[in-house]
Amino acid sequence: MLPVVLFFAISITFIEASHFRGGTINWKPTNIANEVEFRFKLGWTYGNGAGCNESLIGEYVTTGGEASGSWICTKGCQTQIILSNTSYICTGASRSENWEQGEYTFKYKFPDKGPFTIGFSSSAWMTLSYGSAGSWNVETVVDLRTRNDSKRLNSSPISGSRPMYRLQYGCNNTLTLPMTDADGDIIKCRWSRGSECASVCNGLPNASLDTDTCTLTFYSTTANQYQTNGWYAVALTIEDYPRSAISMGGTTILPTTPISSVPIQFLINTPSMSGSCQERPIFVNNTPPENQLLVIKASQSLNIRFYAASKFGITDMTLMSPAGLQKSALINDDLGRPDVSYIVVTWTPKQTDRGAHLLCGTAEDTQGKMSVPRCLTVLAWVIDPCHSTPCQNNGTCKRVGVTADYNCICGPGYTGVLCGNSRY
Ligand SMILES: *[C@@H]1O[C@H](CO)[C@@H](O)[C@H](O)[C@H]1NC(C)=O
Ligand SMILES: *[C@@H]1O[C@H](CO)[C@@H](O)[C@H](O)[C@H]1NC(C)=O
Ligand SMILES: *[C@@H]1O[C@H](CO)[C@@H](O)[C@H](O)[C@H]1NC(C)=O
Ligand SMILES: *[C@@H]1O[C@H](CO)[C@@H](O)[C@H](O)[C@H]1NC(C)=O
Ligand SMILES: *[C@@H]1O[C@H](CO)[C@@H](O)[C@H](O)[C@H]1NC(C)=O
Ligand SMILES: CC(=O)N[C@H]1CO[C@H](CO)[C@@H](O)[C@@H]1O
Repeated sequence: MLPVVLFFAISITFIEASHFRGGTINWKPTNIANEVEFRFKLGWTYGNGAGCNESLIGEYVTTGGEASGSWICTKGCQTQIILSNTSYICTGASRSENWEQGEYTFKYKFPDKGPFTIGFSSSAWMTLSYGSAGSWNVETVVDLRTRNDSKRLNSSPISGSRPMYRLQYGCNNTLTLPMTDADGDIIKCRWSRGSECASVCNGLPNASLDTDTCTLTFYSTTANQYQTNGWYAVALTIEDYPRSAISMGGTTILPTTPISSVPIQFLINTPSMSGSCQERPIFVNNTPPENQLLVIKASQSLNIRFYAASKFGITDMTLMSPAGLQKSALINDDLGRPDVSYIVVTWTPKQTDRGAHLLCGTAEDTQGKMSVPRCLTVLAWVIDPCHSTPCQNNGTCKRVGVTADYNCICGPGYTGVLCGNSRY
């Protein structure tokens, strides 16, 4: 018996030693001074995260080995304070693809306005085919100084990803990651560097990145350092830039200077597959178009469908979605198209979900091929602050991006935040 027991113990240690599959974290200020609400997503190999599996989707899980990791303030705080642990609400899991993913939010009140760097780092990434996978780090920069353009605090950009994209070996692949920003700033995407990406900087060989659209292009061949069924980690940093020069706490921020940054890290797998590079599932009508903005007013619900087609038959549609969203099983097309299946996605956001969320679907067929993701932005609990005409004396109300904040542009003769003061 003894040798069997020993072997078992060794194999468990090995699995737990390399299990990270990427993540992201973003933030927005709350109404309390210097308080920030963070929202993170983390992915792990199946059974090695915070405790997620297929039957626990929607549940807060705290029992897995990675439920008690720490989000730490690594720069800007007097000491390395722990802000929260890494327990999360399970948002997806796949035993066959060997991943689980979850999302959670936590609040933290800082002692001052920063900037601060908040990160989660440890060891180790799952075993990769390029570079030397070891420790990970996922970090965001928070700056709580007031912007002079909006007279408010900034919110970080938002991005998100599946833990893994399966893309055919030998093909010229492109992959676009979604990104959005509640303040309406310019958003750009770049390769992470140095401590931002720890052991997985430059993890995708011979790839190019379009920084304006966050589109990766790479030709997965041996000449370009790719292997059949290889695993590659991608670490990107998304930043928001002001549209014109602004000032924050007396410091000028030019349109070439980022205000804040968020990470996005995920895996690419390149198996060899039958059929041409073009043959893969596609999203068809009546799926909402790419980048569509879906606005959900206070206490209302989202109800949409993702329709996908493949002549080999669709086997699954997976979502990268906010916690609490629900999807149906696969259903045969209600419009009678033979190769098409759909899922119904419903979500009733809570008031605490107010703000922008990304929702991306990916379809898979019996060949194991994956579609290009279809990504939508969902604005939950939208209350247009200008709807109640808060500006007095014919002042014009201008909403700040898609936030609940607004500014009044006063008519001649009036001043003040709400244009309530006469100049004379
Ligand atoms: C998920 O985990 C729970 C709690 O450990 C367990 O009861 C359940 O059977 C698991 N479900 C699957 C599909 O593994
Ligand atoms: C993480 O923190 C939450 C809230 O403070 C707590 O309920 C949960 O049990 C913690 N998870 C672990 C694994 O300690
Ligand atoms: C790969 O695709 C990109 C984008 O479609 C294109 O610009 C590039 O020329 C292609 N590269 C090769 C080697 O075919
Ligand atoms: C904000 O500050 C910048 C840089 O100092 C300045 O150019 C700009 O005019 C200011 N904007 C407002 C609205 O005060
Ligand atoms: C607001 O605009 C209306 C129409 O242009 C004008 O009649 C009115 O006097 C204005 N009120 C103020 C307080 O300026
Ligand atoms: C074709 C091509 O660009 N090959 C490059 C892939 O990346 C390796 C390592 O960075 C280079 O040495 C190759 O020249």
